[in-house]
Amino acid sequence: MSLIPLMYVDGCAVKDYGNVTFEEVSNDEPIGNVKSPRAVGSANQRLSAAVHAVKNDGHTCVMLGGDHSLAIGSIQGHAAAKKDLSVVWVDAHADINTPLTSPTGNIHGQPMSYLIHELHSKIPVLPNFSWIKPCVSAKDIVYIGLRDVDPEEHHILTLLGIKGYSMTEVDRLGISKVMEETCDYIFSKVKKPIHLSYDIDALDPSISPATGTPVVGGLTYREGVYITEHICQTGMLSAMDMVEVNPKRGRTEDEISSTVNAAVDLIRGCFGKLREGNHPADYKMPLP
Ligand code: EXY
Ligand code: MN
Ligand code: MN
Ligand code: MN
Repeated sequence: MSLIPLMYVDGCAVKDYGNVTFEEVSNDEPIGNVKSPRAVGSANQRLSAAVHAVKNDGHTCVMLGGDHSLAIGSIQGHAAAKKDLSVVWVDAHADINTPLTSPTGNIHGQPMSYLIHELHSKIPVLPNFSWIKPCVSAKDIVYIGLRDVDPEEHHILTLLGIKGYSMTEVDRLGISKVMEETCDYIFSKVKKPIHLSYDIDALDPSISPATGTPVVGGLTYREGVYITEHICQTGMLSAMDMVEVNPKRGRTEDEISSTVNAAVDLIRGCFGKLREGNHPADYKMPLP
């Protein structure tokens, strides 16, 4: 399913700013256990500049990925254009390991740690990461969908008092209450622009199996879409990441299409597609 034509059908004006180009980095040896730091650092620097430019052009920005490490550049670029952001992170994982707590060295499990003011002193120097400046406060973050959190990550979340709704809370409260509370929380003082970072692995792998780190027990398709509809109606969505969609991880054509179609529907939900159907308020057509 192709995203842009469907966005036009939904009445959105879409401008494709193209792909981030990656430079080959030779000898990108791990630093500690952090894998490919030079390549990830420089790709994110390019992405950050691109997102900054899109925001300065006055658009809502959509990043398609790809590895969730891209949130480093997308949130950094977004924050460069919009001083005060709130971040809604929809994911099975918290992605808040520091380079020193990461059990795998994979940077997709770490992006939040580079961005949060309160963790700045815990981040060691890495090649091609010196341009990154923390730009989000712990109190401006909400997680939804958590169900695979490392012990060190759990410690960080607790220590910083970061708001989160694990799948247990989604089960207990229902997704409508979760979204109501999320928005009350992020808008409690001022209505800050929202950066929505949506990892497709937040959904249950029965819907979106074509992803790198699937975890059972995830959001239903309907819960996933409800999140996007609710965020849309706040009028404050300023940028979104749709990430970890990886057709190469699909074992069949059906697995690939189910994952990609879900990602497309989540993006359309963010931009006003209603399940009840859309029509202009002044729409008049004689019934045949
Ligand atoms: N917590 C694990 C790690 O840090 O390696 C797994 C992270 C998976 C991250 C995926 C993209 O959301
Ligand atoms: Mn990844
Ligand atoms: Mn993630
Ligand atoms: Mn994830």
